[in-house]
Amino acid sequence: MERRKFLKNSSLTAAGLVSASTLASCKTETKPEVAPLATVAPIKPIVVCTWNFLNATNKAWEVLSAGGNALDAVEQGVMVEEADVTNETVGKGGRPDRDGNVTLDACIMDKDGNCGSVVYLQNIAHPVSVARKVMEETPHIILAGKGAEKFAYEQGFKKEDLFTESTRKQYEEWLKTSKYETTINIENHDTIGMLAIDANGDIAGACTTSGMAYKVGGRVGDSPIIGAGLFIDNEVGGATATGVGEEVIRTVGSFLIVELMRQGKSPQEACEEGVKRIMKKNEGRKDFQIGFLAINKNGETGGYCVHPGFTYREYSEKGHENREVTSFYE
Ligand code: SD4
Repeated sequence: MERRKFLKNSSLTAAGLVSASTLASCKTETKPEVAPLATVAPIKPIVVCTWNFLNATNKAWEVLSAGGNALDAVEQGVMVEEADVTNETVGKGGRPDRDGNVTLDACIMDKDGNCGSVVYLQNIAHPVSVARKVMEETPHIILAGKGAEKFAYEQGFKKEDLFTESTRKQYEEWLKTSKYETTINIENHDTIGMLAIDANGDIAGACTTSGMAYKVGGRVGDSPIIGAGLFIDNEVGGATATGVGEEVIRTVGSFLIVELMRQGKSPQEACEEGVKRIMKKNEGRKDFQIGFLAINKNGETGGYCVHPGFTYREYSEKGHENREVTSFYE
């Protein structure tokens, strides 16, 4: 049987979505249409992340290949980019908003649908770990701004200046024109969204960013919003996004992609449909970048974006792969 059809059938069965009438009509068949699960070996463990972050996937793979779980893998993986001051879109060294405040957004989600998020967090270099603490130590999902920062100190996180010499200089330069548009081009990216499946077959994801450079003070993007920048459904798969967050929020992008996979689309097809929905509402607009990345329960992956230039990194038993993504505007 064609692989995609098989996946479609098996995911529907697993999700308990096969209707009674479908089952009744199958009764007379001597050979079941659905192949035994064992014939398709899921790819696990596996990790993927947006863009070309070799060190981040190396770290996540280190955790996964030592038998660690997907949640630890994605947290530790994205922390590599949060700590890398040369990545000016994530963590320490992220570019500030128009008022000169570096404000960070991050979220994390586990196999059971537990999730945590921080938005507009200042002075803390590892927002993803604060998001995990929100998930594990509070009855809440999102903490914002000063409240999130106070919570982080209570949890033992240290106050840090998130500016670097480079981002301070760039900001001073930017102030000379103060030109601001909610656009993002292929040179102005590098948010990390990471999805992993561990040896048990469980899925987790994380997403972390400093958001759009020189954004209006107080702005929050898609990256820390569960369903927009990240979504995990352990029965189906996971998805994450990079690019102009406003567009991703409008379509609840990552949730949409996971639901499309639930309905039988491959990760690649689901990402393509997600981008096409966004482009339908932005006909002819070519001044922004959106990239989606997805993985299904069997460890198949896919990605799609508005403009050429989006790549994602995948690490499984086969080793490292840097995958060029096809795009809407080729
Ligand atoms: C945001 N989605 O804040 C983020 C930006 C981004 O690579 O992905 N940059 O809208």
